[in-house]
Amino acid sequence: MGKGTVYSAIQPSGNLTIGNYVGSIRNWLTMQAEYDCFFAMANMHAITVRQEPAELRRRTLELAALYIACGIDPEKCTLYVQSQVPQHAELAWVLNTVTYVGEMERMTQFKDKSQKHADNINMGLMDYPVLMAADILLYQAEFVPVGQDQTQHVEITRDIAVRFNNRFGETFTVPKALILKQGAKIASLQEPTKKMSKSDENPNASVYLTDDRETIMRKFKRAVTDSGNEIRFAPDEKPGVSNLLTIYASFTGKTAEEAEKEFAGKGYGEFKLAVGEAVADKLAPVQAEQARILRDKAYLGGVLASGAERAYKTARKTLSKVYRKIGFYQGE
Ligand code: ATP
Ligand code: LTN
Repeated sequence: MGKGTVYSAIQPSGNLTIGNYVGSIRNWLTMQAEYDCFFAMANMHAITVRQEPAELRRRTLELAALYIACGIDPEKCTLYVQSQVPQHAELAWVLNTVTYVGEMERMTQFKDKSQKHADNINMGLMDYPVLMAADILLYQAEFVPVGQDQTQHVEITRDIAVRFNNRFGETFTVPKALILKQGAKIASLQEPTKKMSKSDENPNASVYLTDDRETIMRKFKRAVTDSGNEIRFAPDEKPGVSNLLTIYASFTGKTAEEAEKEFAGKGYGEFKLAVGEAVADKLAPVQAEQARILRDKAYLGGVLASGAERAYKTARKTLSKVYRKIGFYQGE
């Protein structure tokens, strides 16, 4: 019996934050032994907002090197660049015909991004969730480990899969989002009720995976806390402090309760310093390893070439099944 399949991706569209790490990559690590994992650089999604071409190319490689530096093993998982597997675009086209315009207009991310990029509300932006459904369904994935903000996209993927299966017969595995309780939504350090985002304009709001120790310590020192002086995990009452406890716990492998105990009776200043140190200690070796991998172009190129080849084989099988079901001529 084959292993179950896991699929996830990140867009190479900006500097990754510790939110991206905690909400997604960190959870992938625990799955690679048990599942057949596919992890992509979603560059086709990235171009739904304007990208500088040279930067997009560079960030794609940086993201691949980061996955590996974080501990994703390219021998165990399939790492590849989305645009190198043409079936993503092909399946998205078919799925477009079982998806309604009204559904896409109601998606939260579409509404947010339309507001943010009012001068560029392109068809791709609206079609983003359909391309994401194609990503997941091509590999017949059972689980999709993502942060909380992606729940709606996985839900629509399920709807599309069920709709297609009902209309054309069993074709797709209906996937489930896998969202871990701790760290599903790391908040901004400046506005702790908002999610930390790689596209935030305030540089103090997000800690980037590329930040050096000094920058990390400065950002945590400036992090907004709450009134009072108690270090307690209470997200509604104390969103700032609770966010810092979650970050600390996620970077040290502890639970939020354990972290809370550790800091009982201590002051905010000392607490923030400890959170900063935990993050900087974890990131330093990852950054060094990422830099080393990026210098080894032949190695990275090899990983991505064999990843694309493996992904292609699976994707081709699913697409051929889809074409058969919908009545596309595929030769004699
Ligand atoms: P942008 O803000 O530019 O839209 P993003 O930071 O949300 O980008 P994505 O590429 O959209 O980054 O997300 C990659 C993965 O990281 C997704 O699984 C997403 O759910 C997760 N993620 C993003 N931000 C956070 C966060 N603050 N906390 C937890 N997970 C997050
Ligand atoms: N939209 C996702 C990135 C993404 C993705 C996927 C995640 C593209 N395709 C397939 C899971 C499965 C995001 O994190 N912004």
